[in-house]
Amino acid sequence: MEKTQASLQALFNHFQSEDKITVVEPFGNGHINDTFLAITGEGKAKYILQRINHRIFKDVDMLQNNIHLVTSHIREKLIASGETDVDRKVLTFLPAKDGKYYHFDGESYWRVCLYIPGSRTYEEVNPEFSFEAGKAFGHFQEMLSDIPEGTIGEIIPDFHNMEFRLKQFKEAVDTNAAGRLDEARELVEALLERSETFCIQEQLYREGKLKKRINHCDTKVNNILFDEEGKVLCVIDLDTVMPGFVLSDIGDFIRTACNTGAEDDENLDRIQVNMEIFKAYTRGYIETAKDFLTPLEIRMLPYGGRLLTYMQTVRFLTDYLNGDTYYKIHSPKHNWQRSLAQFKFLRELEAKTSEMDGFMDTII
Ligand code: ADP
Ligand code: GN1
Ligand code: MG
Repeated sequence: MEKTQASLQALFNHFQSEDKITVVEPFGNGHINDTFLAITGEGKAKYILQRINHRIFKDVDMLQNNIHLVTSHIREKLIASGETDVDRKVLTFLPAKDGKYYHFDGESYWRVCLYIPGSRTYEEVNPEFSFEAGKAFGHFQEMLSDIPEGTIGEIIPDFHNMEFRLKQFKEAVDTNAAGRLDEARELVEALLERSETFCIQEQLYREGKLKKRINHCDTKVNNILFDEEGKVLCVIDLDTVMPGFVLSDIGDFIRTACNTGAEDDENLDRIQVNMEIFKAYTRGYIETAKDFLTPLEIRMLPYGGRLLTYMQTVRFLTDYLNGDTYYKIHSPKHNWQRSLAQFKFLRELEAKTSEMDGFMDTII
């Protein structure tokens, strides 16, 4: 249910903060949670308030516990390394008055973190920012690489498991709940044709050739905060931090940042691969991640871009076939448009495979 301005402001009474909030306004453009910016009486942007999508994140205790562990771990590392701007280099969540890191109002779950002053996000980046983003995600994974196994829960089981996503997709095709299969049939076929190609990770994992690590799992370009000079402050949107394959994180960045069009672009001609962004990101990522990546993982990085784009096409089309039950949509055919746009980008990436692989040979 929609909250009134007064009730949004009143949520802050449940958190450990003395500030008087006078404005709470919608912020960001995520597809899952609802994000708000909270402003104090002095006109200062002070907090980010989020309504957690409880339908998707069913175990809110695990969710907030994961985030608390991750942010505390990063904070300790930053302090140990002599970082002086710690409060802008990692998110700080506010405890509620009962000590938990969320508040349940009888209907929804809410959390609050400090708004990072002087920060901004981008939907598009230039090569220089892309290089910085690559370094930031590598550094993020590196900082989390010594968290003992089993500490961070798998908040959405099989989140980036391609075999599982295809199973859901096939179920959606068979059920045809929204009666949209006829229109989608050609795309369905094109995706199924590629299914084996894109389940390699699960196969390599079973063979013991690929391991799981703690990943961000939502490395969209707009999940990095930059300062005014284009230096990275921190990685945000930590809901999906969990054990998975390392390609997820390079892949989702390639999917979003190397696309010259939008994720849901209506004009498919706008969708091309920006190779300069790919090269800069990969260079940055390798710089901070090379010590923990295996040669196989490094070689597979370009495949990660295709895989995550394929996975996103499958997920958007599954949701379209199911009748739009997962992602927020802004028009009736939004998920269809997203599916077409992601598939176009997949084909563009496929066409660049040898160029990307060739580039990897030059930097390893
Ligand atoms: P969503 O799931 O909606 O993508 P995010 O956590 O990514 O949620 O937040 C949405 C947007 O809000 C971000 O893209 C960023 O612009 C802004 N944002 C989030 N947290 C902060 C923060 N702590 N400081 C400044 N801006 C933030
Ligand atoms: C969702 O919340 P947001 O918009 O950052 C989704 C990601 C998708 C992305 C597609 C929990 O992320 O997995 O890649 O949309 N998050 C979840 O844009 O499903
Ligand atoms: Mg986000």
